Amino acid sequence: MTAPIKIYGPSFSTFVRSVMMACELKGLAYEVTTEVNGEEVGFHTAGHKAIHPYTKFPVLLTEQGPIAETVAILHYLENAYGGTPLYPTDAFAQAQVEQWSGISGIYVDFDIVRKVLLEFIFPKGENGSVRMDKVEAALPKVESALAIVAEQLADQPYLCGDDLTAADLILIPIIDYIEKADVGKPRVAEHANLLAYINRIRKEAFAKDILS
Ligand SMILES: N[C@@H](CCC(=O)N[C@@H](CS)C(=O)NCC(=O)O)C(=O)O
Repeated sequence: MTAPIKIYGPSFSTFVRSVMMACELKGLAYEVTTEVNGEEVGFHTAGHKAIHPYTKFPVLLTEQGPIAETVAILHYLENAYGGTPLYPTDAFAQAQVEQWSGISGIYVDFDIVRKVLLEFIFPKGENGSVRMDKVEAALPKVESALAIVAEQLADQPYLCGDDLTAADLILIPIIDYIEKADVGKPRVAEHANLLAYINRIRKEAFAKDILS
């Protein structure tokens, strides 16, 4: 039996979840771990820095060495294992997937995860309180990020058209979290297509256990 693919990082991380869903889609056995070469490696330690220069996760631990950065990992899984494709072959269509992977993983992530959700997960206010002033100030950008992805999604089943791609895998965990978060009002629900998209994906085999 082939050894499971090792994903270094915590399973609550949006980007770790993107990689987990890619493994599920491709039917690859995987494990999410905090060990490297059989040794426990704490986050943000020298051991972590040795596999990701910016001590981020996920890192895919392969027999040839570590692969950092979600987009690089998704490409690697596609090229190394085949299975359900995450990228179209047409050059323009592939560039669209790269474009929406970048937009989701950089700007949407920043406006929704970094600026708002992380305030709730790791509160930095006095006595461990959530800095609601920071959250309030960040909400307009949450709204514009959601509007941008809802507009791109339009009436398509997936972000880049009829087929699920790597761009969806990057976006899905972010939308899942913000839809569940209590940030004043149901913000995803303001975009019926985005709400229908995330609710449909939550039931799909590749996602249901990961997003639960
Ligand atoms: N560009 C990176 C971003 C990875 C990233 O920011 N991951 C978060 C978890 S979702 C992380 O490592 N957070 C810990 C930290 O920033 O120290 C990627 O696509 O993999």
